[in-house]
Amino acid sequence: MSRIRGKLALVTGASSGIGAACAELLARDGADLILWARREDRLRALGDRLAREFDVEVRIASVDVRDRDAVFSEAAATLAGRVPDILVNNAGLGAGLAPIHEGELDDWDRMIDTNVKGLLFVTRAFLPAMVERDAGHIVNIGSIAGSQVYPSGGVYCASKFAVRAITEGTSIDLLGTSIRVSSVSPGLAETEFSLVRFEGDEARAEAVYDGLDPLTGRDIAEAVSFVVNAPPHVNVSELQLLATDQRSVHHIHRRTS
Ligand code: NDP
Ligand code: 8X3
Repeated sequence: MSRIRGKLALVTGASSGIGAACAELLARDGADLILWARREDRLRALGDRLAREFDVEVRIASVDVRDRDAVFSEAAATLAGRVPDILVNNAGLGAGLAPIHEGELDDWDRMIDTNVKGLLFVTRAFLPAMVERDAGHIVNIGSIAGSQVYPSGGVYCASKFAVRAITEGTSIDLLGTSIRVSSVSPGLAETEFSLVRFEGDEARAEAVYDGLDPLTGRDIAEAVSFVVNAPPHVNVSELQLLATDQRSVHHIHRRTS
């Protein structure tokens, strides 16, 4: 049974990977969708398919979550119609993998501006309307990298530690309201994440998942579906999801063929 049929869900970073899979499963659960990412062509193709397949309403918008003005003006346009019941803050990326003393400053900007400030902008743009209605559910996509640090990943991990702190802080600030705040924190998932991190180097990206059976975007979307379908008195505050072949950022089982 779906508890979100007819509700409105906004998913950021819906053009690929985990966000696209969340869009699909939320539509399967009967939610109308708002899909944000920068690549509008991909959003349009996905949105058209989901609207047809699941008979839901879909609105798409090309929004760079780092662009504060774009976030607030698109949010205002959305809120003039309906207030989202569910916000999945998923847009994010790893940029490069380098020790701190060799890190590219532009990579640091991209990660912090997207994963931390972008998530904050989107939350700040929509949350007041949720508070006014005393209804809503925010799901932040964190990471195992939000609780464990691995070599050369310090800045990405810092951005995901920040997501964990922001999730907890938002949740505490909303005590006494009906608004739920959750994080879903995956480990290794095969999406375009590594391709983006290594700037299109396919061999390097594939090597990340060599010999193991990683999570898929759909696995994580099933977890998000579970979280948003929980009864109103239940808040799944944090859900960590790892491949069976992964037990920590340092413990990954790879089969050799
Ligand atoms: P993908 O690269 O497949 O998807 C990332 C999505 O984020 C894309 O839709 C991309 O869209 C969007 N995005 C990136 N930058 C921006 C921006 N500035 N503005 C708007 N949208 C943006 O990777 P994943 O699906 O794996 O990543 C999704 C989330 O999951 C990220 O937050 C990531 O940190 C997290 N995560 C990933 C894990 C993994 O192993 N894959 C594990 C744990 C967490 P577009 O380029 O069109 O803008
Ligand atoms: C992405 C997963 O382990 O590469 O958050 O950081 S990991």
